[in-house]
Amino acid sequence: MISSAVRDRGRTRARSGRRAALVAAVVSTVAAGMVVAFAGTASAGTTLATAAAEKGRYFGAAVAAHKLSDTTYVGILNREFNSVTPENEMKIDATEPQQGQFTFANADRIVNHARANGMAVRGHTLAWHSQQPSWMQNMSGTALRQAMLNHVTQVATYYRGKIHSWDVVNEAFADGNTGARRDSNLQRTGNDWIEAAFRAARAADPGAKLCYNDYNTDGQNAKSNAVYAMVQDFKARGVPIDCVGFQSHFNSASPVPADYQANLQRFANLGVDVQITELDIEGSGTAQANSYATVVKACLAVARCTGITVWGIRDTDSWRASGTPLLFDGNGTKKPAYTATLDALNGGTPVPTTTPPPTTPGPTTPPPTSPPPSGGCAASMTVQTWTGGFVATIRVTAGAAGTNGWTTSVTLPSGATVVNAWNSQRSGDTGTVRFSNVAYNGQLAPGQVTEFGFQATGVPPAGSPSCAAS
Ligand code: 9MR
Repeated sequence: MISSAVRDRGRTRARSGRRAALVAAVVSTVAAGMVVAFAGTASAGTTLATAAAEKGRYFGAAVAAHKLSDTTYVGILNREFNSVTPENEMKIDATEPQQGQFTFANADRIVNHARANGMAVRGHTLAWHSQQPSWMQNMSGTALRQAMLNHVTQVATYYRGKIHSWDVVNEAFADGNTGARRDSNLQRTGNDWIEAAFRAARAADPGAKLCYNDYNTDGQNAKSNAVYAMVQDFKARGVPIDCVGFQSHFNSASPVPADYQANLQRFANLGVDVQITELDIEGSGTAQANSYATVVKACLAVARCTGITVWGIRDTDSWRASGTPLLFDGNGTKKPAYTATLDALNGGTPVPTTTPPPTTPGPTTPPPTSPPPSGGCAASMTVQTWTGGFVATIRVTAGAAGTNGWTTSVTLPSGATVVNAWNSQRSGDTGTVRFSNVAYNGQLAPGQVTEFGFQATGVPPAGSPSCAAS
């Protein structure tokens, strides 16, 4: 199972002692009448994935399919990471080399490896001016618009339920001070090409988070201001966008901006998640280590910064290997940048959980649909229905001890069948269907909430989901 695969990576031994300390800390905090409790004061993740998970984040790497036969590479990948991004294998030239002919073999190798090893997958990328196959490069106008939308639909549909976040559109804004869109054949189909791509992606995979992804948007500047205005406009008009990816390719000419955290925060304040999607920092030694720590701390300080992906594993795997920008050297040995990253993950502010003072009544809407989460967890469900089907969103709230994992059960009426689920591992599709956490959402601090969903045919259940914590 995905959940146990990750959980077993070094967590189990520390669990009971830390759980007891955590409960004691929460109990004494509540007894003192304080409003905010902090879970897990003594974090000790021993890998990037477990340390990030303790802070409610994923930690990913860009992966190349042809390296999955390299045992050193795979050893590090499986030990340290719980999310992967195919570095090139989901791009347009890779997945639709001839118009209408889709090839997923290399991307599937990465997706299958990830799923077999309890890792989530970031999809990269559905619509981009670059790495277009020659047939697309030569297209324009309505034909190109239709071809782009068909590509988005076909690829997102093929991977429906397997992708936690899609970079729907990549790098659509120009560099420099204009704040303009980048000129490209896609842009020349009309300024609404981006929102059209997002709408097509939502229709194809309603469970994936849909991101806009770009570089040189890591600090506040004309380019990031333009992206900000677009996201603000999309949110105002109901265009489906869930997240913004900040590539974060840094070097001495383009260091981590001083306002990096503030920039992440202002996007988060628009009501989207933010993700660090392609992190690499050229350099070595302490300077490089400090820069990595700065980036990690910034993400941890922004509640909606949901995860970090580094753009490769060893320096020699990097698209700019000569800059030695990654966390492992060419031999696969941990660099000072690795240690700084791990320490920053472990030392960051634990996920804050707001607990009401003892005299404050609990929230009444929506009502808890299973027993109050005093020790385990509670689940509540909302549904959107249409003729013949529905999408259910289930909120899991951890009880006073937090969770290392959770399972909810939903009993469907006769005739209802689950067709896909996201942010959870499903067993069964009719009758009583069980949904368990996946790698990045099992570990919840007391009171912390996570959501998953599923799509089904038929009519929704009348009853409420149950929840069990582990
Ligand atoms: O790392 C990728 C490299 O192997 C490819 O040759 C290159 C081709 O465009 O793309 C690299 O990845 C890019 C990513 O898809 C988008 N942001 C910039 C990345 C580095 O160029």
